[in-house]
Amino acid sequence: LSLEERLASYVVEGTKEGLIPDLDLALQKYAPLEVINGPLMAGMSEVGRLFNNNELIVAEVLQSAEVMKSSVTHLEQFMEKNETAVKGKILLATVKGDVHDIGKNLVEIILSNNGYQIVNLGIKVPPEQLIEAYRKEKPDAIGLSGLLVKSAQQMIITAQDLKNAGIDVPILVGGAALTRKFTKNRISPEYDGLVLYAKDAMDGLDIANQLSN
Ligand code: B1M
Repeated sequence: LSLEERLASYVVEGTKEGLIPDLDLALQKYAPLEVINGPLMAGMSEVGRLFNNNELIVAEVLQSAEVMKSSVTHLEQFMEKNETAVKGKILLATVKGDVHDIGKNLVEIILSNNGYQIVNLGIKVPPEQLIEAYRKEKPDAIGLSGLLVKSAQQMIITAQDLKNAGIDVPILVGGAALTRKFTKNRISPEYDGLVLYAKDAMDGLDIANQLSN
């Protein structure tokens, strides 16, 4: 197998044997984020496909997630850090009912390496917890992640609850269940706050930078 195929197969097989040396080898050729977005994400897509076809069980997908997390943790130390003044503070959460956090944690890494102070509230975060955290932290924006189809609906509820609580900072949304259509017009007819969709972590950084300018 080529290096790229081996990297994808660690994720698909859920095995870490040989992973770190191969990640180090990949770093001679690619930037850390290219390794994540390229072969590792290709492996994750394959896991999603196999899982969808009932060829993998949840326990196996969890092992794949572990490999992805270890890889990201290892690669993080090699990522470029932009030591600028703090550009803003962002609350980050996976919405209520959703446990997927690899993408959200990647967003945290990218944003915090680029001048943002991140308060990561974790997974399955209900609107009430976000409202409480907003009052304590006074962030400049709120980032919501969700991968399940039902999480898109949960984001609408969350945005509306935040608005009803008088919170009007921009909301950044991302995750596999969403598309760019999921913005101001779609979030709900009455919702008039600013909601911006990011397709990946770098897109999230671009949007945050536009907001902070
Ligand atoms: Co789940 N899962 N899962 N899963 N899982 C999906 C999402 C699914 C598409 C798989 C499938 O069937 N093909 C499917 C959803 C179907 C649907 O809703 N239509 C699914 C399902 C069904 C489930 C369960 C219901 C399974 C079950 O129990 N029967 C269950 C849900 C539990 C729950 O949430 N209540 C479940 C559980 C799990 C595991 C726990 C085993 C594990 C998650 C482990 C973890 O996260 N700690 C898992 C995994 C790993 C997946 C897949 C295979 C991979 C997700 C992932 O980590 N991708 C996934 C299939 C797939 O996506 N291909 C699947 C890598 C990650 C880097 O990408 O999170 O998309 P992603 O993030 C991207 C962008 O989306 C974006 O940036 C990142 C890249 O830079 N982004 C943001 C994400 N958040 C952002 C926020 C932003 C900006 C950008 O700003 C705030």
